[in-house]
Parts: sequence; C-alpha cells; structure tokens
Amino acid sequence: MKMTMNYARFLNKISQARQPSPIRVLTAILQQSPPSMISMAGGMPNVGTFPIESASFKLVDGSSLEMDSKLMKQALQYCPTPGVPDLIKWLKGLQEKQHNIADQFSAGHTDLLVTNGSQDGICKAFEALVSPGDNVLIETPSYPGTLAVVKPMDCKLIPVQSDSCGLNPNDLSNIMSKWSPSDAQDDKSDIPKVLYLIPNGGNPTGHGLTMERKKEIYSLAQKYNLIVLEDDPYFYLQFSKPYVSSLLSMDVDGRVVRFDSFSKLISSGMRIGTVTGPKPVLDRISLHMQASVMHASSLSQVVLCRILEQWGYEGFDQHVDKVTDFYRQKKDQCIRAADKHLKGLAEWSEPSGGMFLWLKLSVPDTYELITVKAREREVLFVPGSAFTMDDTHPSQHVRASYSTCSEEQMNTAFERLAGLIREEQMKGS
Ligand code: 09M
Repeated sequence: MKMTMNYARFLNKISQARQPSPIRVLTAILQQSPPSMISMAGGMPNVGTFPIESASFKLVDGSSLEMDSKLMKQALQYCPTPGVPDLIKWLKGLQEKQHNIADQFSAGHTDLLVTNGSQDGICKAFEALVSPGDNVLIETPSYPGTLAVVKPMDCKLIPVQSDSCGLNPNDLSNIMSKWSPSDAQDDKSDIPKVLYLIPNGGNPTGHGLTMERKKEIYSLAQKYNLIVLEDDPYFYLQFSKPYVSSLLSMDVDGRVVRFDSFSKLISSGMRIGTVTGPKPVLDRISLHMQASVMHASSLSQVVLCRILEQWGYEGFDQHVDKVTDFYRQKKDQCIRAADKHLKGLAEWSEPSGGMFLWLKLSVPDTYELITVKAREREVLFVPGSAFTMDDTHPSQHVRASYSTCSEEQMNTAFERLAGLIREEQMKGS
C-alpha cells in the first residue's frame, strides 16, 4: 500500500477536532508499565464488588464454553476502545486470511476496531467523512439503517443504481462524468468523496457484485479519489464459493473502509461488528467511540472471543457453512413459494446470498398495499420506498425476508400477497 492518500481531505471538521480522552490515555500508559507502577489514576471500578463470578455456556453442538472467574473479571470490566485485545488478534487473523491484508496490518496502514454491530461503525464512518453540503454516493436501493444515518445529514445524496449484479459501475461512471478527476484536487469542488455500497446479499436486493464490477468500481474510485464504504454483513452468507474477493482485498491506496458483522453468524443481540480500513480514518472513528459508547460490550466480546478461540478458523468456517446451508435452503423454499403463487404477478431474480428476496410487483406502487391492505390480511413485508432516498416516490418493489418463516408460512404469505395484487389490478383496470 502506498499510503499517499490525503485523509484530511475526507475527514470533516468535527472528526479532525476530536482529541483523545486524557483518562483513556492513562489507561494505555498503565497497560505498558511494569508491575511496580502504582496507579491512583484509574477510573475503573473494583471488579471484586461485582456479583457475577463465572459462567458456563452450553452450545447447540453439545460442547460447552467455560468462563472462569479471571475471564469473567475481564468481561465485566471496561476494555480498550478498539476492543478486547485477544478478540482483535483473532479477528485480524480472520481478515488476513479472508482479505489478504497481513502486510497492511503489519505495516500499520490498516487497522481494525470492534464496534456495537456494524451499524455503529457505519454511522460513525459517515459522521467522520461527510461535511455540510457534500455530495454523497449511495447504492440504491439501500439498507434503511444507512439511509437513517445519512438522510438527516446536511448533504446531497446521489443514488447509484444497482441491478442483479450489484451496484452498476456504468451508472457510477455516468454520474461522475459530471466532474473531472482533477476536481478531486480542488478543495472548493463539490465532487463526491464517499461511495457507500453493499457488495453481497444486498439488502434489499439479495444480489452481489461480480469481480468484474468490483474492479471497475475500484478503478473509478481511484480515478475520482473516492473513499468506498464496503458494508458487507452478508459476506459469509454467499450461496456459492469461491467468494468474489472483497474491495478491501484489492485496495492498494487505503481508500476502502470495510464493515463486517457477527449479527447473522453468532448473535445479533451481542452487537458485535468490525470496521477494517486505513488507520487514519479508523483512529477518528475510535476517538468518536471513546466519546460515545467507549467500547463495544466487554461481555459480548469475551464470550465471542471464547467461542472463536475454541473453534479456531477451521471451526469458524464449518459454522459459516452450516449457517449458509440453512439460508440457501430457506432461499430455495422462498423461490419455490414465489414460483407457485406470484408468477405473472411479480418479477424477481434469485438472490446470490443473504436473507432477502426483492420482488417487483405488477402494481404502480406498493406502499399502501403493503402497509395497510397486507397488514389487514395479516402478512408483513417492507415496501420498496423504505429503501430509497425519496420515500415519497412510488415504488413497485417489496422486500420479503426468508430467514424466519417456514415454507408453509412463505406459501401462505405469497398466496395472500397474490390475492392483493390481483385485487389491485382489477381496481386499476
Ligand atoms: N432489518 C444490516 N439489517 C435489517 C437489518 C434489522 C432489526 C437489521 C446492512 O447488526 P448490525 O449492526 O451488524 O447490522 C446492521 C446492518 C448493516 N448493513 C446491509 C444490514 O442489512 C442489518 C434489525 C429489525 C429489522 C432489521 O430489516 O435489514
């Protein structure tokens, strides 16, 4: 990695003004001091006063996971902002293996932070990178959780269209052709600086980027000097292997900030995600965490670390395969149910990963149909407008999640939806 990027161009005023907390600095000094150091500077409570002694978890595979009192003390105490050190070590190992970035970690160019789910990292990345008046490129349709972060910001959101192969580089190229690459050198220019996308099992589309497209997108990011936010919680839920390499793995400049999540693999309630990317950006996100959440839950991190260490990378891969097999089956059930009930009434293409089927209904707009009429018939979907920047614009789409329904429920749900579409069509004709 060349590390020639001028990150000051990307980081906004608030982010650049963040200062390390003097208390947290002392914690770091203490950790590096010899045992003879007497500290009366700490603000940590005495763990001896806490009521929980130890824990034992029974795993579904029949094995158990022990947390003795020493580990429990760590789990109940504050931890460093970037995360519990043993967990960070394991996760960096995973990222090295999966994204081929060992050299970037060891050179100190790339770093990793544990966040409160990937949502926390995504939110803080935008909060660090978007300045008032900026143009920001967002894959559309997109995850409503991201739209909730960026929509209230004082910036202009530019939708970049995606289709059944993920974000369309031709659309990105068309949008960017309004600017010249040299605009990226001009502080006064309104050339976009940030591109957000979901590369796999798209939420809501279920689609993933091809290698060819990833290369085109990365080279456009280089041409126009963009930072790419790669939001990839469904990376391990891709239905076919080998995986298409991540944008992070092809990043030679330090312009990709990647978000991973354990929400679909281990637990969504434990709230563990990671941000991996250029250290100058991650340092700013870390300072924001220091000032807000301090760190992701130590208890969650220690439990996760114990599971991962017990499994090793091989056991983790086996678990991923099991989870993916489950979702692949669910996807097949969902496609069967759609084939049975929605043929001629809706269009869809098969998801390549994740938990969602994106249906285009043969009606002009799905909002009322889904939020009022479908609810009356006791079936819930998300209307397409929830995934766009301008939610007043009509949308023919609906997101169906196949993660928690039985095949029978999916059939009933689509049968009810089919009835509603037919009624709507009769009304319109
Ligand atoms: N719906 C997600 N997506 C969702 C959803 C959710 C309650 C979550 C993309 O758990 P985290 O923070 O790691 O995941 C956040 C996240 C980031 N990026 C593309 C996602 O799909 C999670 C939670 C209720 C509904 C929800 O609908 O899509």
